[in-house]
Amino acid sequence: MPTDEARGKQEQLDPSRARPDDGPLTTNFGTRVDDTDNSLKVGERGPTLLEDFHFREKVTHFDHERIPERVVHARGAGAYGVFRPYESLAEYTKADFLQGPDRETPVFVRFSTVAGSRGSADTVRDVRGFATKFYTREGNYDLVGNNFPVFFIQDAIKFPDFVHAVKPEPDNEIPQAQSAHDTFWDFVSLQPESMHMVLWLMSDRSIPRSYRMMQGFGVHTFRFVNAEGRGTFVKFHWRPVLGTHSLVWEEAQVVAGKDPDYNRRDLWEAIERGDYPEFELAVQLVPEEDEFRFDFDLLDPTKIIPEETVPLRPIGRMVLDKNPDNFFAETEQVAFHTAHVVPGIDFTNDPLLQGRNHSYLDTQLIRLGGPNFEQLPVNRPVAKVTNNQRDGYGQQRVHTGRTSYAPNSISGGCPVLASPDAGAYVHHQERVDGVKIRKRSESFSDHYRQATLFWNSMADWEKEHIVAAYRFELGKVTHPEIRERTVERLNHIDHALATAVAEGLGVTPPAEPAGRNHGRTSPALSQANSPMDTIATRRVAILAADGVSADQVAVLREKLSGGGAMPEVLAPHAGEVRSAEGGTVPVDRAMSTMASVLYDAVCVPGGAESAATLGADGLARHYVAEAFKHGKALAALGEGVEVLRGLALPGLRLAGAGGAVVEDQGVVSSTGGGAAEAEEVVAAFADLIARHRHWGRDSDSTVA
Ligand code: HDE
Repeated sequence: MPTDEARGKQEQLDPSRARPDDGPLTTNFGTRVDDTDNSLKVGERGPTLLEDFHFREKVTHFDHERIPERVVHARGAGAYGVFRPYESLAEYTKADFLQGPDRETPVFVRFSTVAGSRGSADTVRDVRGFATKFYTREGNYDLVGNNFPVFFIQDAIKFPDFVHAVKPEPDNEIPQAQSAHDTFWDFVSLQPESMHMVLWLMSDRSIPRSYRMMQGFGVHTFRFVNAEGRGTFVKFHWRPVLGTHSLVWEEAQVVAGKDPDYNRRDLWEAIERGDYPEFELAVQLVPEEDEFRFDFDLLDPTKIIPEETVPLRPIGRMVLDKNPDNFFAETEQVAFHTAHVVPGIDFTNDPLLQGRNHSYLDTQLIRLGGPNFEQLPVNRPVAKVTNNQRDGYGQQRVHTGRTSYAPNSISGGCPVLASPDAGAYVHHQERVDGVKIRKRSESFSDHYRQATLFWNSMADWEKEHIVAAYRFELGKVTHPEIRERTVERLNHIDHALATAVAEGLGVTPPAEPAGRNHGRTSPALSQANSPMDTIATRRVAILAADGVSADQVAVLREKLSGGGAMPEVLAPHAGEVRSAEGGTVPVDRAMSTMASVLYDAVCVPGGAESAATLGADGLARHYVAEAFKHGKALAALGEGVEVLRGLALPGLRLAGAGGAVVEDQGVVSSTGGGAAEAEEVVAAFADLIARHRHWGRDSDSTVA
C-alpha cells in the first residue's frame, strides 16, 4: 500500500481535478448556460451578434487549444508511480529520497519516441525517452534519460544540427518519424562520434516490445555528493522487471499501421488492469580518484562504463500504478529539466549535460507559454515553494505581503535563506582552471572502440538484425556517396559488419579492415542475456471456429492466465462459437479486428470442424504464418496441428499420430486431444513464450 508520502502528489492534484458532473454547464467565468448549440442571432436566419459572449468564449478557447509540441520527444505516454530505495545510500549521497526504504517518493514518468510528431506511430525505429520526475521532500528531481546508454553527439552545440538531420526533410516534410533518409545518414556519416549510438539505433533496442520491457539510462556521468561533501561519479540505469525485449523490424512496421498507439495502449492497459510496470534503479559508482582509470573519458556521453568493469548496484524500485486523468494537463504539460536537482545530486562537466541544463528550461518557456510552468499541477513540487519570483503569464499564486525582494526588512527578511544544514542545495566544489577555448578534449577522440564492443557482444541473431537494419536504412538513401561513406565508417567498427552491409547495398566492400577488432565483449549489452522467465502480460491468440474443443480452450485459458499471460479467443466472427462438446465458447474478438503482430504467441486448439475451417481461412493461416515468421511461440493441439501442417512451414517438425508432444523451433504440438497432452503442451508453450522469440527458424526472414 502506498504510504501517505507516496500519495502526497495525488492529494495535491485533487483540488485541480475537474469533474464533468460537478454542476451545470457554465462559461469560464461561471455563468450558467442554457444553450450551447445555437449562437445568438438577429432573427433565426440572421447574422451572429458580437455580444454572444458564450459563442465567442467557446470558439476563442478552442482556437487557442494547441501549444507547440516538444521539439523532440513530441510523442509520449506518461504514468504516476512510486519509488522506494532498498537501503540508505547515505555513504554516497545526502539526497533525502535515497536515505532508506522508509522514503516513498511519488514519481511521474514519461516515455517517448524522439523524432516523430505528436501523432506519429509508436513502433518506429528510434530512441525512446525515459524521463522520471521524483517529487521529493527536497524538491523535484528529474532524471531525463533514454533507453540507450549513449548519445549521438558529444557537445550540446551540435544538437540542433543532429535534430535537423533526423527530422523530416525541410522541403517536403518527409519522412515522418524515420531515420531512413538522406539527411540523417549524411549527418551521422560525417560525424563519427555518432557511430556508437547509431549501432544501438540499428539494433533491436530501437523497437521495444513495450515501455514496460525496456531499460532506461541517465546517459551522462552524474555526481552523488554525501553529507561530508565527498563526490562519487554515478551512472543511472533503469532495469525492467519483465526483461528487455523488442519487436522485429517488419513486425514493428506492420504494427505502426495496425495499432499506431501500440506502446501507449500497452502502458495504459497494463496499469488499468493492475499489472503495474516495475523498474529497478541501479547505479554504477566510481570514486572521484578513479576518474582517469578508464580507456575513455567519463565525461564523454558517447561512452558506457561496461557493467563488467563497474558492476551495477541495485538501489531501489519504481512501480507505476496510476494513469493520468488527462493527457494534455499531465503528459503534455509535464516539464522535465536536467537541472531539476536536489541536494546530493550534482552535475559533471559533460558538455552535453551542461548544454541540456540550459535547453530544458528554455524550451518550457516557449512550449508552456512563460515562466510559471512550474505551477502547473503536474509540475508542482510537493516540497514547499517560497521565493520572490513574481507575476508572468498564467500566474496561479496570490502572493501576499509588500515585499518581493531580498534583502528586505519590511517582511523580516522573509523568505529567509536556508543553510546547507537546513537542506539548501550546495554546488559541489570542484576546482576548475583553464583558458577559454572552443575545442573538444583529445580524450573524446576515440569513436569506434565501444561501437566494436557493442557489435562483438551481440548474439548472431542480433548481428543479423543490425546488418538488415543498416541495409534497410541506407537502402532508402539516394546519395551513393553517403552509403559509401557509412560503409567506410562501419569498417572502423568491424570488417565483417561493413562487408555484410556493403553487400546488401551493392556497394564495393572495403578490401581490408580499417583497424583490428579488439575482440572484447560485454555480455550485459546483449538482449539475449535479458531475463526470460515470465509470461506475465504476454498476449496469446487462441484461434477458434465452430466445433472447437472447449476443453482444450479451457486448459489454455486457465494455465496461461495462471502465469499472468493474457489469452484471447479469436474467431472468424465476434460473439461465440459452437464447441465440439456441444456447448459454446465465448469469443473475445473477431480475428479481423486484430492482427497476428499484436500478439506474442498464437495457438490452435483441436476440434475437427474448427481446424478444418481455420485451415481454409486465409486470415487464420496468416495469423499462424506471420507469428512463425516473427519468431513467436506457437502451439497446436489435436486437429489444430493440421492447420500448421497445411502451411508447410519450412523445416518444421510437427507431432504425428499417437499424441506424443513434439517441440521444434519454438513450436510445440501434440495430436492427442486428452487433458494430459493439453497440460503438457501448455506447459511447454508457456516456456516458449517466456523466451520471447525463437530465432534461426528455417524460414527466418524476420529481419527483411
Ligand atoms: Fe533532450 N530535450 N536534449 N535528451 N530529452 C528535450 O525538452 C536536449 C538528450 C530527453 O518526456 C527537450 O521538454 C539537448 C539526451 C528526453 O518531456 C529539449 C540535448 C537525453 C526528453 C531537449 C539533448 C535526452 C527530452 C524537448 C543535447 C538522454 C523528453 C522538449 C545536449 C539522456 C522529456 C523538452 C519529456 C526532451 C534538449 C540530449 C532525453 C529541447 C539540447 C542525451 C527523455 O529541451
